[in-house]
This record gives sequence, structure tokens and C-alpha cells, in this order.
Amino acid sequence: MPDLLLYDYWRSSAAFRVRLALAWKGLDWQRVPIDLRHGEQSTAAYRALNPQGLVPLLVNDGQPMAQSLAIMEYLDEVHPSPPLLPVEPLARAKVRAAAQMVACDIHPINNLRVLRYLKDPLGHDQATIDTWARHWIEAGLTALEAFAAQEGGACLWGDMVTIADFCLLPQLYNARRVAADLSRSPRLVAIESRLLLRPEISRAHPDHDPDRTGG
Ligand SMILES: N[C@@H](CCC(=O)N[C@@H](CS)C(=O)NCC(=O)O)C(=O)O
Repeated sequence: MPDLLLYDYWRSSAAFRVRLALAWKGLDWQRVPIDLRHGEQSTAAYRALNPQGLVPLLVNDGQPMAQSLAIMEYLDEVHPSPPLLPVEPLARAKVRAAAQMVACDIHPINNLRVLRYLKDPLGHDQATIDTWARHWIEAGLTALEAFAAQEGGACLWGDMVTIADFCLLPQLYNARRVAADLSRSPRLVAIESRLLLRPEISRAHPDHDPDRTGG
């Protein structure tokens, strides 16, 4: 049995980031499915492992680790080849900034628990909630498009595949789920298309997930 266990939901964009990093590093891992639609993230057993009640959670040799950015950087430190961050400090800061534009400023305000809270108890209807999600995703991706115009090439940062790309791909998947307008993000969509040509990246995508279900 592999040493790495990933508590994962096929459609979770934060977990998708970690699946991409695992695939990129060629690591063997095993999934523990946590069905977010059925509330499995909130059971006492899961919260004992991850008090936040969120996926992903990576367990390595019995040690649980939460937060996708921290997990990707951990994997990069323990398995440095192929790298997911450049070496030079300024370049590392730029890559982390792009990753955080997604992971800290777009994703958290469109997360399942946030959207559910807008519905109940705040009482917003689904159309309003979708408008909220689209607004913040489009605003965030417009800023990331500007980053790509300055720093990007085949990837978000030059031609190197980094943690920033592994935040971008899940965010674009998520954007399409709420029909966000991607017409102002042509560079981001082109980067995604190029990266999805790589089989190891494509295999980590929810559309190709063997556990894919309707929910
Ligand atoms: N900052 C966390 C975010 C994790 C997160 O929000 N995960 C979502 C799925 S993408 C989740 O578990 N949501 C469950 C819920 O909202 O109840 C990370 O990067 O790992």
C-alpha cells in the first residue's frame, strides 16, 4: 500500500491541486474519498484528522497535512524533481503570488460552505449566489490574466510548470461550473489547453476521474 493517502473529493478544486502535484511528481498514492455533497467532511472521525473539515488532507506515514498550498510545497521539498517552484527568490515570490491570487483570493469566497451559507441562513436564491460566484471568479481571473501577460509564457510563470498552474487549472474548471465568462482570460485558457495535452496532468482532471459521479 502506498505511504501517501489523500483524503479527496473528485470535484474539489483544492484537492485537484494536490492530485496534479502528485501526478507531476510521479508519486504513488491512495485515495480516501470524502463526499462533500453528503457532508462526509463534517463527521467527527474526519474532523479528528482535519479540524477544518475541508479536503484535501494528505497523510504521509501517519502524519496528516492540511491546506493544498502547504501540501504542494511539502511534496516539492521532499520530492524536488521535477520541481514545482523556481530556485531564485524573486521568481519563487512571483509564483507564490499567482498561486495565492487563486487559492487565497478567489477560491475561499466561492467555496461550498460559503455558497451554502449565502443560501441558508442568509436567504439568497440560487441565481444571486451564482452571480456572486461569477463576479469574484471573473474579477480574480482578470487580474491573473494580467499577471500572465507580464510573467507568463507556455505556463503562468514563463515556461515552467509550477504550483501556480496547479491552482489555475482547478479554478478554470470551477469557473465553468458557474458559467463564468472566460473571454477576458485568453492567456489563462491557452495555458490550460497546453497543460492538458500532458497525460499526467490530464489524468488528474475531474473529467477523467474514475470516482466521478453526478454530484
Ligand atoms: N485553503 C484550503 C481550502 C480547502 C477547501 O476549501 N476545500 C473545499 C473543497 S474545494 C472543501 O473541503 N469544502 C467543504 C465545505 O465547504 O464544506 C486548501 O487550499 O486546501
